[in-house]
Amino acid sequence: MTRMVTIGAAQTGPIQRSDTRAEVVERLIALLRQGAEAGCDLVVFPELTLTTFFPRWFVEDRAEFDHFFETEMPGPETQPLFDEAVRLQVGFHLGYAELTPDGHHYNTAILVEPNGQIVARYRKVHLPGHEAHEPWRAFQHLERYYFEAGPSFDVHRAFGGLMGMAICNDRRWPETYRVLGLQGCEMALIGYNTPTHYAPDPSQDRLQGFHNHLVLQSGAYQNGMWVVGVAKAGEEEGCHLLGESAIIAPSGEIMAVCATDGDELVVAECDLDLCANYKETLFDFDRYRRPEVYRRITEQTGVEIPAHLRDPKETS
Ligand code: CDT
Repeated sequence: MTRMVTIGAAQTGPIQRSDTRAEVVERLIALLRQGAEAGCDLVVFPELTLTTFFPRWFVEDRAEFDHFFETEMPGPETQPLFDEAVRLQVGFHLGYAELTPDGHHYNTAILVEPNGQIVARYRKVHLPGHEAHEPWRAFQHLERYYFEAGPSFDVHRAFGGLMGMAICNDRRWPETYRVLGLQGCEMALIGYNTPTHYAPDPSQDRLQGFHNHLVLQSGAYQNGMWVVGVAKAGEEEGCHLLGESAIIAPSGEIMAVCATDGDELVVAECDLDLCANYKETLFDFDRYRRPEVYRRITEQTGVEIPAHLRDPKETS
């Protein structure tokens, strides 16, 4: 059996602070049209697609940055994207900053069906970076200042399979894929904005591309799922963001990858039935997993060296 879904990974180039929502949406519509031409069922846009990556700046009064958040979806500026998706009969995934009616701020992604209905909304669970202004950095990474953490990883029936979502830093954590995998997830959609300079340890800068594919590919393979990783890339407000968006098969193999740092669509025909090759053999969770041995994963957050191995010079 084959359950084919044609996916477009719609990487965007940089979005500068002066770029308007209308200009960005025009670029997204152009990518959506390319996707329709290529026969895509679903076009995947990155994290925080509608604006520049604003957590790179500190403002004392957070409300000053509320204009980077969407208070409705679709809203007047994003409605043309929904309208075009319906006209083309192509679904899409979109990351954006969400401000809820009761005042909560999230780093959010939605999954939209070809009829323009939002079938799923995901709020980023793992918020990276720091909570307070750190002026020594060339640029800030203040997601923990501007956003609240989301509550869960869920799967949704859409596009003929079981779809899950995660956002950027989530992709570095094996728990993300496993919690989705334990719900039968067949395809994870993951947008990202990854600065290639990592201030706390610049020795990692040259490895950003390697680490990106390493985590996407291992998450796909170890859970028998397709993974679609999509970047906002290029030189954005003096900060270089990684590209290399990729569509990865349940084998862990890269089936399509972006070659530029700009607006670029790559396409792969994905057979969701391939997931079973892995889910029902090597990674037959029901047969082989040993959750009673993994209790530390949910009972403990940080490292706890067993008491009998602790350095006696350390105070408790
Ligand atoms: N957007 C996002 O989550 N970026 C992070 C940067 C980590 S460094 C603070 C990432 O994991 O790519």
